Order: sequence, then structure tokens, then C-alpha cells
Amino acid sequence: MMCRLSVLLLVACAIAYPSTSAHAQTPNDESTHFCRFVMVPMRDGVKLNTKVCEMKGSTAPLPIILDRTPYGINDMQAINGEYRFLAADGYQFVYQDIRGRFKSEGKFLMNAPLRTPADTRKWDESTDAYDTVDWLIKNVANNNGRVGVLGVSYPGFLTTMAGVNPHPAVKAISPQAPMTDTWLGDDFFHQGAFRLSYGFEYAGDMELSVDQSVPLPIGNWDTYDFYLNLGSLANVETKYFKSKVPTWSAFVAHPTYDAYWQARAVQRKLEKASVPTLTVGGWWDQEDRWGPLATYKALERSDAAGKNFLVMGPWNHGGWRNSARKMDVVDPGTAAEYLRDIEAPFFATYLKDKKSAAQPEAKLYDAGAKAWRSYDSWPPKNGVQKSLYVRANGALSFDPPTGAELAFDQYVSDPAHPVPYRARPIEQTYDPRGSRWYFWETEDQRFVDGRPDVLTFKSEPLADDVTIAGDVIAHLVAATTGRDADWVVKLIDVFPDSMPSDWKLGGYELMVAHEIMRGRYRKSFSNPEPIQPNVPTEFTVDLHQQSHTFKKGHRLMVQIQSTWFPAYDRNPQTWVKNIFQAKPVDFQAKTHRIWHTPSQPSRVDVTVVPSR
Ligand code: PG9
Repeated sequence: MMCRLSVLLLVACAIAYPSTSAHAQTPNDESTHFCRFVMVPMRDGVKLNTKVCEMKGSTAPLPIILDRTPYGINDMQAINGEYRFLAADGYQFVYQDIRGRFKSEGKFLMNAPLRTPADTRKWDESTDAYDTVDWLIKNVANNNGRVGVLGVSYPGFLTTMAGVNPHPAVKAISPQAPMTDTWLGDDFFHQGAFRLSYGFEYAGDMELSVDQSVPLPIGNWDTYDFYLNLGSLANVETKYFKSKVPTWSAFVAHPTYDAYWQARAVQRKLEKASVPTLTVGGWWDQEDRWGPLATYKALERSDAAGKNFLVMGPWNHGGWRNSARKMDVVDPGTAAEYLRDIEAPFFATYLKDKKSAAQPEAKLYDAGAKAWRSYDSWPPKNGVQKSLYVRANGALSFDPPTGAELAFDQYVSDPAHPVPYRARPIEQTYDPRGSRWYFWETEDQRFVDGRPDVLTFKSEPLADDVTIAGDVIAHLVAATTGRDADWVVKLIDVFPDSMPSDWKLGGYELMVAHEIMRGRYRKSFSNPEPIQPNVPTEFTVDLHQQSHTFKKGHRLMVQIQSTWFPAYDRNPQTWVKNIFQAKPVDFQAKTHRIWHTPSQPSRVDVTVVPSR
């Protein structure tokens, strides 16, 4: 969750994305804790750079909170910032650079998979967490022998790993926005479509040099132009990375969901919550929205002991720890509420035996109703399955199509003119001069109005509130004149034209669930197949989950398109075995049809629950 930029640009980065812990007024860690740096030995002799902060003036033994990160601990100052509510309860805090990052020894391995018995590698992030905890309880002054682990994003993944075969002293963990499966739904691919701008910029930033001091070669302020001019992805290696970025080389060598990605797919490895686990995510997390939902679901498979909890809020990536990332359209200001009323009591319960109100199984924010909802199972069991059908003349309805209306809508999808995923200019992901990357998923979708390659279907204004909770899954019946195609589906809450309570929101089109899938993977993510041209074919686009009320007077909207650039690479739309090696001639405009007949309906399935 930290700002990932060249060291040269770190100061600018702090200005662009001030974190609660970086505010000038925030007292630093040393104001309440004695902090020292130590090199903590792992089982294979590698030593990890670790900052240990012991609370000043405490006599009673305190639990330890551990945060492991690849983003550098030297400048971390969280205790009196984002950890302030924890700190008020009294903890010893520890930050650690993981292997091969900054001052830690060893070699960095992106998303290191758990070891298997056949591995020659003696470590994984689970064993490094274990060895660290073992050292901490023996060496941190005044500790009570209990450790809590937390972290956001990559550190969220590291937290999940600390809960796999945990050290007995680990008593509670909170994986937050945990990167969980970077092929299926997190940072690098979504259901087969490659996350171009993120994959290029993140992999380059992390791996061109350990201290990230080599700026990426992006000259354009509007990266839409940079990525369009880049042409085929094959140019990345020849022009820029030249085999120096292992993660990029892995993208090229493993475009499908093969053993390489499956070994790194955390949800496939999780068996149960070994310790109380509070998984946290944001409904509009532009990097890891899928991860927390998948982590919770995997741990829930065998949670007879009731140790597995989920919190989802109206937040972008890490927005619950950083008020500068607040998205006003969905969030009246819930971040401090979460830190104070959910996170701090969770750790106090298991690390300090402090009594607090029981943590609900799932506590999820409903941004349409502007209220938290508690569920005793997630997805809820009391809902009614309903389909939202796309209809002729841009209509959308819970009633299926009749035979009397036009059978399909069509558009030309042209890789030479891809639909931008957010309003241009599209600044670099973590551009130190400013970037709207954090906010794009709540951006008003009217910016694509009028594009001939975006189909829009809209309901009548709702006569009553409609609350959805649980899975949102689109089933398209679609055809292409090509042999491959991407399908982007967005479920949108359209605000009334007239909003006297806040005029700026009049007619706002808010995405509440959205996703892409690459058509070649319609039968299997591991064995892609060409699409038969001109044949109506069923495609399932998993939009994941939501808990959202569409208010009376609002409309429901579904948009369908086939490019979302440069968040996602362009599908050539011809058959190319490996799109990372496509040639310019492979990229061709094709016509796509979305069918809406009684026998071939296209729809979005939702679960409707009582609104109050
Ligand atoms: N979303 C980031 C990430 C995690 C894991 C892999 C790649 C990227 C992060 O913010 O840490």
C-alpha cells in the first residue's frame, strides 16, 4: 500500500499521496516508542532489516504488532498515524523489509509461492514470518508473548502467509487488500486480460533496481498515448526491459493460468484460518478487490471454529488507512471508524484479552444506503436470485426479452481506438506529480457516453430501493467476427438527474461492480481456445461481489465494451497463441454482437435482499 516510486521521487510521492502517517503534524514513532534497527536471522542464515519500536514507559508486558513489507521501512512512521488507535491500547511495533528489499539480505522473489517438499528453496514468506516472530518474542523487551500481524496489499499477502503454519505466538492476523491471485483477479491479470499499465509500471519499478532509482521511460503525461504508441507487447522486451525484469519475463512466458500462476494463487493453498483472521478490503480497490473476497471465501471452507471474518468498506486501495484517499461519492468518512471500532478492538480481543462487542462474520458497507450491514454468512443465504436482462433499445429490466424486439446490438471494437478506462489524461499509476489512479473506479462513467463502441442499457427509475448482496455474475450471449474478444461488463448506479442534496451528483453514473474477461478463456483459464466467428456464444464475466442499495429514483445501468485501455492490454481479436508476442498485423477491428432474445438472453445475475 505504500507509494512505490523511485527513491529520487519519494518526497514528491509523499506530496501526491500524503499518508496519515506522513503528515507533518503527526508525531513520529520515536515520540512514544524507542526504535532501533536490527538484522533478524532467518533459518537459512539470511538476515532481514527490522525496526523494533518498544513503548516508552510501559511496565506491563505488551503484545507485538508486526508489519512486513517490500516497500522499505526506513521512512515508515505509522505508530502515531495509521496505527494510532492500536497505539492508544499499548503495543510494541515492528516493521521489517522482506528478503532482497532495501537493507535486507537475500534475493527478492515476487509473490514467492509457498515451498513444496520438492523445493530446494529453504524459505517462503510463511517461514520468514515464523522465524521473525520467534526472534521477536525472545528479544523484544516487555512483550507478552503474543503477536498480531497486519499489512495492506503486498504486505496483506505477507500477512496471509504469516497465518499459514503460524508460529504459536501469532494470535491474530489481518490481511488487508491481500494480493491473492494475480492472474485471476488481482494486480497483473483479470480473468485472462493483462493489466498493461499496472504490470508494466509495477514490475519495472520493483525490479529494474532494488532501490527503484531507475525512472520508467514514460515521457507522456497521458499514458494512453504512451501505451498506444508502444504497439505490440513484444516491444516491451526489445525496447525497454531487455530481460532485466523477471516478473515481465514471467508474464510473457506464462500468459495462461498455468502451474506458474497456480502455485502463486494463495486461495488455492489456504486450508483454514489457523488463528483469528480479519480480512479487509475496499469495494473500489483498483488493485486488489478480488483478493480479500477470495481469501475470506477460501478460509470459510472449513471455519467450524468461527475464526474467519470479513470487512469490506467504501474504499480504494488502502483507503481505510489513509484519509487522503477518501472517495466522497461513496464514503461519508468511514476510515477512522474502521481503525477505531473494528481493527483496534479485533487485535485487543486476541492479543490483550480485552472484551469488546463480538465481531460480525461479515461487516460490509453499503455505499448506496450509506450504512454498514452485518451478515452472519457471506454471501447471505436469505437472498432471492434475480437476473437483470439487457433489452432492445438500450433498456434494462428484471423482465426477460420478448420475441417482438430486436435480437441484438452490435459495435465495432477497434484495437487502434481503444476505450479509455478513465477520463484522459491518464497519468502514470503512481505519478509523483499527481495521479487519479486511486480514484478511477468511482469516476462518473458519463465520460464514455456517445462512444459507438460502448453499449449502454438502462432501467426505468426505481419505484423502490433495490439492495443487492453477494455474487454479481454476467452471462453474455455474444458473437464476434474475429477469433478472440474481451468482454467488459459494468453494473452502474445512475443517480437521478436532479439531486438537490448535492447538485454535482445529478445523473452521476457510479460503477458498483465491473470486470473484464478474455473470451479465449471461456471454457478454461488454463486451456484457451479460439472463438468460432459469427456464432452466438456464452461468456461468463464474474463481476465478483457487492453489497449495495440502488435507491428509489435511481436507475440501474449495464455497460458492455471490449477495450479498457491502458488498464488492460488490447486483444488483437484474431487468434494469436501468445498475445505478448503478437505482431502489429494481428490487431484488427472486429464487429461484436450482444444478443438479447428469449432463447439467447444476455443478463447480469444478482442476489436481492431486503433493503431494511
Ligand atoms: N497492489 C500491489 C501489489 C501487490 C502484490 C503484487 C503486485 C502488486 C501493492 O500495493 O502492494
